Amino acid sequence: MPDVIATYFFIPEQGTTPDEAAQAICEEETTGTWTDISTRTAYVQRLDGTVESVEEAGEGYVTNIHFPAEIFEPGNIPQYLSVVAGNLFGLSRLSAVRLLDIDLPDELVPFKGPKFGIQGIRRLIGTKRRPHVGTIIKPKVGLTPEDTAAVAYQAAVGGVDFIKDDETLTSQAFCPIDERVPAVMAQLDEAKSETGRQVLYAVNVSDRADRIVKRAEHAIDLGANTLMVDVITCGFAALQALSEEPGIRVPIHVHRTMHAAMTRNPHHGVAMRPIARIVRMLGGDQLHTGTVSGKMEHNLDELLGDNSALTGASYGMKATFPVASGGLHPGKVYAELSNLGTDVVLQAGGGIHGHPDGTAAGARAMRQAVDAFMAGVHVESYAKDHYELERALSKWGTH
Ligand code: RUB
Ligand code: CA
Repeated sequence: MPDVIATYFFIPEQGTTPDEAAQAICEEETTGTWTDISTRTAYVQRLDGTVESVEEAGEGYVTNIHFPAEIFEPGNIPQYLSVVAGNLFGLSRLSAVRLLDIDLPDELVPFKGPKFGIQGIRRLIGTKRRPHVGTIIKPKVGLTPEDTAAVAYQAAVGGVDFIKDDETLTSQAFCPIDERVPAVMAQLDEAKSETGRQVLYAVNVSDRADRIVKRAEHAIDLGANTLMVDVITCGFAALQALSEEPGIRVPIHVHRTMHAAMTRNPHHGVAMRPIARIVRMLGGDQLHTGTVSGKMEHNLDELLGDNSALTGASYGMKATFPVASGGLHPGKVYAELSNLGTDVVLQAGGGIHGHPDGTAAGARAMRQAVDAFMAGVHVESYAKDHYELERALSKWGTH
């Protein structure tokens, strides 16, 4: 079986050569430890890793390390991560180390990937090429179930394709799932009877390990047509439990709250790339990967590569829909689409509910900005005869 290959950026601690630092990662994560051990016998040493290369890169080095596939228990992603993203982060011979990417042999990918993916979600919504427009109900916490549903209705009649809970809303007393889901779905049915359009509503079912699948099934019983999970705080195993549960046959939207604790530092942590690959393998239908022009820190090259990891050929799996979200509004649609292409979900919370004329107008303005892009018309020209867009641009501008 081919090896697992992991790519790291690292900076050695003073007094350690780059080769020694890469070797330290390799040994810690395979059969070695800080000193020679008599139990590391000849038959065990077949599981030694190998440093394939060490090359200078900016302020540090990039290394490719090969880990024998036999070290990995097929299908156990938490165990894979304990090898390629484990103790190595704390080794004192390295002052910084960041996992950039992982390459797994087919034998270690017994996963089915997304059930719906981009094409499946497009079929549910009825679109072919255009980007989807989504909204996060805002404020992220505090609204009653009735008010949440009223906001959802406004967004739906305004033209969004997708509505989601925010990452901190689960089932608090002020807005329990038992009341929220039926209320929102009734309003989305009402909107559908007026517009003919089905809107997806992703219910945040994030919860502790022993309850999340039950909570998801309960949300579906209440009418949920999409689920959302906070994958970093719940764990990758939670996503896998949801996607592999036979009774769960709705798309799964994956939020990455807390990811920046790992991904943001360019020298230390875990890049978004391996997270994106794992989320796709484990069945995430949509995943936040960031924006080109929004409120969150990003690196354009990494973002484009992360989206390719979601949409390019990979183990015969369906493509995961990349979600651009965080600080978006109609004036930023051009920057997003011209960089990210049209296989993307553009999500706006503040950029819809903050519209001077309210949520429905905000949703219309986002759709109009997308329509302008698809028609190849400059957003400011398009706004001349699209009132909601004009009102949005006059509040937020085009940058
Ligand atoms: C955006 C929002 C999301 C962020 C998270 O709200 O609530 O949680 O997208 O960031 P708003 P990321 O549209 O009001 O800014 O998508 O980078 O993980
Ligand atoms: Ca949020």
